[in-house]
Amino acid sequence: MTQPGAPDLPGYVHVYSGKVRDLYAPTLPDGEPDPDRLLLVASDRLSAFDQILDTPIPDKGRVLTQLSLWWFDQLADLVPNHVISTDVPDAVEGRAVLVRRLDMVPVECVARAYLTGGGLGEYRASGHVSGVALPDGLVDGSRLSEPIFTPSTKAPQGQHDQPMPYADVVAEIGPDRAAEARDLTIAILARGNEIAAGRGILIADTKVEFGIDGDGGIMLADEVLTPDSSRFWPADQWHPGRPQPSYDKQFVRDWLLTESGWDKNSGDAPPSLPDHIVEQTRDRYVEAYARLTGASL
Ligand code: Q0Z
Repeated sequence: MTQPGAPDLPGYVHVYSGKVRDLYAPTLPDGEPDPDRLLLVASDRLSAFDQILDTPIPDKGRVLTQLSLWWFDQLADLVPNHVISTDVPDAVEGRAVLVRRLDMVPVECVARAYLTGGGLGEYRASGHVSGVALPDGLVDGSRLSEPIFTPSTKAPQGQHDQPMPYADVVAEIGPDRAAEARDLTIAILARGNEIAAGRGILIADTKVEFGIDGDGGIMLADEVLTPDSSRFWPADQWHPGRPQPSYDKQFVRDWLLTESGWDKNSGDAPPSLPDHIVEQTRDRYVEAYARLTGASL
């Protein structure tokens, strides 16, 4: 079966699709998929309330791809990355990257600089997040004194990642690799916030993926510090003690919950977005990219 939404690309074979991205392998002259390289394609699809909306956000794939490439450069002194080339088929120009195929580390590497979401829930229940003890009195949106590593299991698609104690990461990948992944994940979020601070954006938390190259070296893979892999908050609207607005998706969430008539618990698919919500949301992605990088699309 052909994946709905994933384009046919001449010279590539489709290998997998996530919610909003598609993965291909280049075809070698003998017709076999290249075992050493992958093409990562970001679509304009948007997920909200864990569902893929049927209305694309124009340029979202391009913005996230270009932002991720920019961050790879900003992080290059901390960790090498999987990017080989941005020379990709015309149909996906600007929103695809050719990368080295790595042996992926089987852990979702999450760092948190602010407390919210699943981490907040764990903290309220136990005072800990993924085994990390936190001080009393923290609320939704509190800034942590320093970023913490809160890894999770890689759940099969459609299921939620489960928090994973650091000891389980050690058991899975060994103490040296675990410490390397932990320290890099924290350093990536810290660097992200150093750069984003003063550009109007807080990065509450982020999920990164690492892979191991043929020489056993760790590499940053997948996407990095995008609004799809991280929570971006508008800095001027940060008020701990309540849920923070999302930099990119707030218009969509607000419209779905208050104006669309959709009941998120009904089991019904969310409705198509009206043009003005699509435009506001596109503008937010473009604004985040411009604020962070100083460039336009
Ligand atoms: C990334 C994903 C999707 C995009 C596998 N360098 C790499 N080597 C091996 N595997 C991966 C990477 Cl990035 C890899 N993903 C997640 C899924 C589109 C990224 F459908 N899965």
